[in-house]
Amino acid sequence: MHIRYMTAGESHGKSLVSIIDGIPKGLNLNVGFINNELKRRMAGFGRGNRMLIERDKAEIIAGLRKGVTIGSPIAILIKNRDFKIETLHSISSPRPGHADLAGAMKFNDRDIRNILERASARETASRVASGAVCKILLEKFGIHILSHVVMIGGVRSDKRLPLVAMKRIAEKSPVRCVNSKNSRLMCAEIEKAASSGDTVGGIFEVIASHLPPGLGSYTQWDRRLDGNLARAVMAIPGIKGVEIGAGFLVAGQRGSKVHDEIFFNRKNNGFFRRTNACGGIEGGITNGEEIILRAVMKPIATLKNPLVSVDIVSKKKTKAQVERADVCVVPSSGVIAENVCAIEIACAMTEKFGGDSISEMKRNYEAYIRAIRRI
Ligand code: EPS
Repeated sequence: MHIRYMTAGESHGKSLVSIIDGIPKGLNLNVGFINNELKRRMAGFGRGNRMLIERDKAEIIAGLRKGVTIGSPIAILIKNRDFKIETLHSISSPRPGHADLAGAMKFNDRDIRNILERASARETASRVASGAVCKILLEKFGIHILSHVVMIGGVRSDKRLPLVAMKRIAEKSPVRCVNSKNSRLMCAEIEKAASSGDTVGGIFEVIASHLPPGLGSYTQWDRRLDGNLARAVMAIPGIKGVEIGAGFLVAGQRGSKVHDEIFFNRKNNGFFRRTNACGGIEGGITNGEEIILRAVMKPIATLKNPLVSVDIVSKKKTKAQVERADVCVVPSSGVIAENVCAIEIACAMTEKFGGDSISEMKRNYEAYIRAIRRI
């Protein structure tokens, strides 16, 4: 069994659509939870005015009967309130850092509007809707995925909140995405950038907890869970790097200082580690510790104080197109990353435990957990 998903929709088109296939039968899909994830994606200091217009709500148009999955593909619709694609003006001055110029060359198109409408990160609302379905599936096995901001525009957060606190924030107050004592400094950095017509990027961290060991596989390159997580996160607009566990820091360390020594306690769930530098994955497989993944996001490419560009029609020097845009979306990208990671982890779960029905998955999961305790 394999979970697949695909999205369609333009930033100012009628609707965003996603289809997610391979979700087992018997899952009660709480639309309120999906909508809360969509709300979390829209939140965060530094968001643009579009977020004041939209009220992203998921409408599940296929795959459910009486609110419960029946094993068929699930289709989710999110309506755009700012639906105006047919009347929007053409664009000919590409923004450095955006898909504009490369996309116009690729499609041999002199109207960049046709490129940016689909390249816009608005599409990630659909990925979050699909991911939220997978979060509901993972919740059945006690697996939680959360994120927090590590850095914004050079300001580092002091430390990670305990997972319970992060979970409470994620569930109850989706508006607070910057979970840090330094959040005021981060907000000041965003305000400073905004006042000079500029933007900021940063780093976020995703943590997945309560995973069984054995998800993913070293037996084939495309079954390695770290590779699949990295691809899913790299594919979020603006992401320039992904690291797992100690990540790039290990480059300067000796092996004896990096690898997580193995311990055993029969009473307390068997094998365990006192450190987690590998970020919960060894050989492309979960080892039962938390998955810890960080990603760096570049500053948004749409600048109010635009960079130099070239008009693609006249070929004359010009300034890049100024569009309504966000100043910083690092917290939102963390939420998107949580959800695309949920899809990859749910995929590995259905692969390991069989994905036709939740009851079948549960039976296989429980038998496997009993078996590894006997190892
Ligand atoms: C986004 C909606 C967009 C932008 C942003 C993401 O709305 P609009 O273009 O109408 O202002 O705020 O798009 C980008 C970051 C981008 O690169 O295009 C959203 O819903 O997340």
